[in-house]
Amino acid sequence: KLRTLAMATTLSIAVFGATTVATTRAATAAAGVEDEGADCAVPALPDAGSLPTVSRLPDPFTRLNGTRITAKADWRCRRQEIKKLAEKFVYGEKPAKPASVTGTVSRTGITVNVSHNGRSASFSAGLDLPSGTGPFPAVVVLGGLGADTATIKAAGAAVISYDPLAVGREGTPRTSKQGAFYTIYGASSSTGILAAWAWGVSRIIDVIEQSGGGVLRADATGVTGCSRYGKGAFVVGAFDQRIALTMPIESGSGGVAAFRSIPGESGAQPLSSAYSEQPWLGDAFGSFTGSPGRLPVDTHAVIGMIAPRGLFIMDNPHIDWLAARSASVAALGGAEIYKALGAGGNITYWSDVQDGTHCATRPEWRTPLQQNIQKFLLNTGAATGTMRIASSKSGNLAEWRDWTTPTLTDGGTDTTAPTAPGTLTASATTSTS
Ligand code: MCU
Repeated sequence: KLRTLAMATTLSIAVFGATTVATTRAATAAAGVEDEGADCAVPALPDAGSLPTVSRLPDPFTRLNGTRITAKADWRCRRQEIKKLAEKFVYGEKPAKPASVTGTVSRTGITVNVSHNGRSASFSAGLDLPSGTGPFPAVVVLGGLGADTATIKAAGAAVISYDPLAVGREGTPRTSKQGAFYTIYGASSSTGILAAWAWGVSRIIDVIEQSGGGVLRADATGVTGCSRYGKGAFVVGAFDQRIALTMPIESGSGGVAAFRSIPGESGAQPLSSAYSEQPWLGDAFGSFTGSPGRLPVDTHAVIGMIAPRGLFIMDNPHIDWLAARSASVAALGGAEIYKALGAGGNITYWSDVQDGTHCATRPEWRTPLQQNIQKFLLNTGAATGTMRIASSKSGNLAEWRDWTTPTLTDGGTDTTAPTAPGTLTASATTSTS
């Protein structure tokens, strides 16, 4: 049956960015800090009880104060509003770097020790280097499911094997969460485990930064994972701007899929199920599972938190539960933010695949995976991102928005400025004009 479905699948292809990306060195997109907008003055957020119902994807370009952004540089603080809203209503708070983070990077592994407010926790990750001398870029693989680690290493990146469950356990009630994150922030923290997993990856990057760069480059980190770990990879990339390349695979409900689109997608994992199966999402999401239209942000805006950095979303159209149509809605909406930032070529969405097996290693993704690693982690490629959406699970953005994509002015933006080859950092001091 899956095979018949696969045969019937045809492609719909759109290519973005041919005229919009001014530089061929796309690895300029990552930031040198976890959160570039930490200093932005975000107004008071609405209360959960006073949110209007907005049935389409909310306009990502309109600020909390009702004005629309006009410059690319404005995205930095609009992103901060989205981050705060996403924390409050969707994922729970991801705290900033704790008071003390120490650890080691050897050629076979990474250790992380964290202390904050008198509490301490440790965890570790495996490291598998590619051939060559390094220092290497690296891809953090969450949970070891579905990632094509052979292709990652052949492309020249190291694989960091990260066990998210050590940082945020599954199978616990929301009232007694466990893992390194909750050892530090408390078992009754309302932060969901996806945000906890993201916090753990940020601490790994802290350790790489502090390690002196002999083995791994701190400015060239990617992240991937499949299924529940695809949900995690998406949140990791959204909440740390040091991540140069985010690659969620078959992430489904609670991952890339647009919350608003899920109730209408036949067979997709319901929001109530994604909320209750595991404490993936924050506790606050519980009041939205039956009314996602009240959410002031949807996942297209979370994609916007990743923009203009590299993003390669992979989906499987053959299993309805995986909500690929709703993910395509989010990707199409999020791609508008990339376009507005002049980085339309930095996002790829790819669900046109033959094999229906969940988390399979797929031949279709090999070349784009290699190209994304070259472009965003090695600084040696310039491939333009593509939208290859399986026609069986293709959303129509026109039905999901009532806003247009602004033409943003260039003035002073720090996010798309070209920097020297070999440099991944685009800081606020980089001059653009
Ligand atoms: C797509 O990710 C999840 C899905 O949300 C769950 O309902 C199911 O139980 O497991 C999937 C998964 O993580 O598969 C490995």
